[in-house]
Amino acid sequence: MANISDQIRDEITQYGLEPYLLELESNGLTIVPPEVTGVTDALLDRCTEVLLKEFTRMTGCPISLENGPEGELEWPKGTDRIMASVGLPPEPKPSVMLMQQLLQRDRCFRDLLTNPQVDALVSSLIQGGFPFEFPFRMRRLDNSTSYLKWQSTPPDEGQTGFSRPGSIALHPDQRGCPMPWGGNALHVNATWMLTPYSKEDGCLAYVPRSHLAGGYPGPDADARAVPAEGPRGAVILWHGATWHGSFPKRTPGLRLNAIGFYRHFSITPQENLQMTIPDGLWEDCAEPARLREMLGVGDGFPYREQLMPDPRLGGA
Ligand SMILES: O=C(O)CCC(=O)C(=O)O
Ligand SMILES: [Fe+2]
Repeated sequence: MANISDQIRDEITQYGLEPYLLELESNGLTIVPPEVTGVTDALLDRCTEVLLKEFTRMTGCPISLENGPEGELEWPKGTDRIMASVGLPPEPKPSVMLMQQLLQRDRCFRDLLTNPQVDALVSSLIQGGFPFEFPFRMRRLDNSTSYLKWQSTPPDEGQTGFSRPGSIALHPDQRGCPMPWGGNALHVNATWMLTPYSKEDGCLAYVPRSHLAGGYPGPDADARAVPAEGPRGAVILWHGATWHGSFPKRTPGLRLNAIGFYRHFSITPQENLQMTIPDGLWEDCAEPARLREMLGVGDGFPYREQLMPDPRLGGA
């Protein structure tokens, strides 16, 4: 049987993903169109519908793609502090809600985040040239989220660049991992666009080739940031070391996405998926075996009880 690295390489060829892998490795980010991943309109529609319904269920506020939230939202005390602690804009009344635990909310997200084409790219970046005596894929799901983002308030005087309301400052997603970072990605972000992405609509910003620096953004980073634009259904993949953030949304309505965030096996996840996913939920999915492996369901580590054989006194 071919080793895992060969299997991943074969998938890249089989799905015609070589140009996207090359761009990911050289540029730090690539945008894969829906024709290549085979994502259907029906799946994108279902994901959109569930996110809007969940928003209303959680907040009590109606919401639409055209208008965004259709009521005045009040945020809990300390929102700006909590938002800042995870790198989000520290505003008391943010123009974005980060909805977590998509995988548990509906099967459509389990189907979307196990897309085989995206998995081939994610596996490729995370597996790297790892020795094949470890006969399993090293990528695991870290968490699943959506940013529901609407028009932000105009900036005050003196607020420029990525300090304007509604922006997210440039950062690498693997910022919590010890340095120096090597060539393999410790995280990969796969962000599915559920609405078209443009700079005016507050799309992702990123600095091309910044993953090669293997560190944090310097003083010239903001000026080098470019928009990651594309049609609904495209998926943006980036290396955990790539500097990225987002532009403020200047137009009415919603910018909507669904994010699969993947990690290397050795990295502590943000969400404890092995505990938070109800037993067997992975079976309710187009790719049950893939999802089970991505969740780390069969993993030996971290173990919860004595794993190794224990001898007994003979003749007892
Ligand atoms: O989608 C955005 O606005 C940026 C979010 C981000 O930083 C991330 O998903 O890691
Ligand atoms: Fe990020």
